[in-house]
Amino acid sequence: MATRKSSKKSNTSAEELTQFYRDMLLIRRFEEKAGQLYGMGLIGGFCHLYIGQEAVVVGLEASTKEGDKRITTYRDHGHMLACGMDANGVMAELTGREGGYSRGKGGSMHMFSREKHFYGGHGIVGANVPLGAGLAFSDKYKGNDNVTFTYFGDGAANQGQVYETFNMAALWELPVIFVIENNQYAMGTSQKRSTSSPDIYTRGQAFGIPGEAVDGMDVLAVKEAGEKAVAHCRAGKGPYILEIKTYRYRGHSMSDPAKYRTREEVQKVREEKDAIEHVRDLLLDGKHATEDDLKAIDKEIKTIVNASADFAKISPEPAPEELWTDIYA
Ligand SMILES: Cc1ncc(C[n+]2csc(CCOP(=O)(O)OP(=O)(O)O)c2C)c(N)n1
Ligand SMILES: [Mg+2]
Repeated sequence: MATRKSSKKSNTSAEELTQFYRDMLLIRRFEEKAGQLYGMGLIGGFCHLYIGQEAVVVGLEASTKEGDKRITTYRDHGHMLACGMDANGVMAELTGREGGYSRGKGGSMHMFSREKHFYGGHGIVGANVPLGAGLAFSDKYKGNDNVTFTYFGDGAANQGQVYETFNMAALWELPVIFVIENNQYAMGTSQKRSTSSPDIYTRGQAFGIPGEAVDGMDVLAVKEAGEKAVAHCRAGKGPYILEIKTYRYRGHSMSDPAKYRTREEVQKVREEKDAIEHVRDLLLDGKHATEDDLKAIDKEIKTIVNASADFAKISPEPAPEELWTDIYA
């Protein structure tokens, strides 16, 4: 695509670019499959797809190390796959089966993995933000140099509890990166209609929290920003804000009439800015991969995703007795 901007950075290896391609493609194909299963009635309840935003989590995960934590909203399947959770377990949770991460009792918005330090999956807009600061507090208290990635949306950024959290995180110099995934819409409300200033990354200024805006359709730019933020937090300098400008291609959830934006607007982003196509171009133009190499990766991803859907269909539903387990009382 001639209009797509090529990346200015050259300090990325062919291996890393290929890995980015693979990781982003896994999320996209997984989400497409989830959309299909939803259409077939195999997934119930709410289901918010991450298609279009893949470069955000994939770029940021590149700057993490063992023990770093992540917590996010209901638009969470991409975060799980990017931190290494198993596609089978995520898909089976979507279909409400025993083989799912919450043994079929959580669904799309309620999955966790202690092993991968993934703390959900939260349906209440903004509510995961103070929890993310709490996770960072635990690392500070223990005296290690781990960081917590706390993801939320442009809509959530207008919530009061976000600013209470900013205050405490700055006061206690917590190692938390507030990642605002600005996809320009909160359900059907455009950021232009709901937000006084378009630059959400400046909102930490009152608390002395540095922030920056990042092109979320360029995985290399995201990675670079992530490394900078992580270095800041690991050095004990307190929180950091990354406002990552991205775009979601699908509806807010599977039940979205999409009357608030034009098809042309979506199409334009897909054609000119798509993050996966961007890396594909870098790989081919830089002669790091051939069309055949990329086809082989596509096939490999398709196999993983199809296997996850098969697993999600044959895994049994939880037994009725499960109604009485995992109850906090
Ligand atoms: C406290 C609360 N208010 C309202 C809702 C309904 N709701 C769910 S998602 C959403 C929009 C949030 O948009 P944004 O933060 O931009 O995240 P995105 O969906 O774009 O990823 C709203 C209003 C909710 N879940 N929780
Ligand atoms: Mg949004």
